Amino acid sequence: MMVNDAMQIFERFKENPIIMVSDIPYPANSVFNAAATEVENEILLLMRVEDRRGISHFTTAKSRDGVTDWTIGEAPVMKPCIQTHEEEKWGIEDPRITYLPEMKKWIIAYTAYSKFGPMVALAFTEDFVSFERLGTVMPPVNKDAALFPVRFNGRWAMIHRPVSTYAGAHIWISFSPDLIHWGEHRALIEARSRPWWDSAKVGLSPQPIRTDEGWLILYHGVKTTAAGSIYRNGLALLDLEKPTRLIARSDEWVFSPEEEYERTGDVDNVVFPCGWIEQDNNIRIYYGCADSCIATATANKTSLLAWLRNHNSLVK
Ligand code: BMA
Repeated sequence: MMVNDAMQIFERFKENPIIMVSDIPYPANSVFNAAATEVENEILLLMRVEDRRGISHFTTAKSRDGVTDWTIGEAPVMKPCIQTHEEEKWGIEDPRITYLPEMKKWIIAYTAYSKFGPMVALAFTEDFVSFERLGTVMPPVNKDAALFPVRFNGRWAMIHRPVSTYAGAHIWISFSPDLIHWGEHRALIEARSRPWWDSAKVGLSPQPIRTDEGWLILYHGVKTTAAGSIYRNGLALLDLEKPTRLIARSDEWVFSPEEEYERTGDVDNVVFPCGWIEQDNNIRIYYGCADSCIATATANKTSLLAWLRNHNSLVK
């Protein structure tokens, strides 16, 4: 465990990638960045599929064990709807799913790619067949959003990633009484300075997961090099009652492009999880690889939290 112990934390499925564009039953360019949840004893992935124009939509994949034997939707389940939602003109991308027990519905936070740039949009679903759009909730440029499953003092909370030409790309949190009107904006996790692995940009990856120690956050950090960008993943913990309080943030990345399918694709050197699920004491991530396919890896939750405690940059 002394040498590069992070490599031990997430174990990749040996037969990765699990879903490739050749598995999509209609013409497409790529399938990647999928959200994940459990529906009727199956794992459901809401996958970003990029068509041959370069515009993305969502298609589902379902599997009993969440690893093999995927049933992939014959057709897109959610397509950009420009007639009613102009902000989806250039596609819908990178969904994250949160189940809201209070509403008995899932809420999907996704990128609506408008002519003014990416915006955060929300939609409800009860079955992953039909979707009720709530519309845009954050103006451009903003993406990488997900909801917490519960309210805090009566208000919903959402993590998102605005980009400002003034100050760069950092992770923020905002609150809302009704899921439509958002305020009390606060910066939560800032990109570090060069030459850190998460210096160029940071953004939330999957939805927050509740643990005994706090809300577990997996985020992506980007480093720009002379050869292009590298997308890696780090961990953080937020206070259970007060999610604006950052308790821990890993100094090192916990997951990074290493395999050929992560190193090479439409966009090289990208691991981009948009979904994770808990199975017993394990956490399984689903991640886009090089903007070209989907893979999975698991980590023991206890080891993950212990690793974060040992790598907490906030206590050094
Ligand atoms: C980010 C997002 C992701 C994508 C990544 C690498 O900005 O747009 O959808 O996977 O870039 O291209």
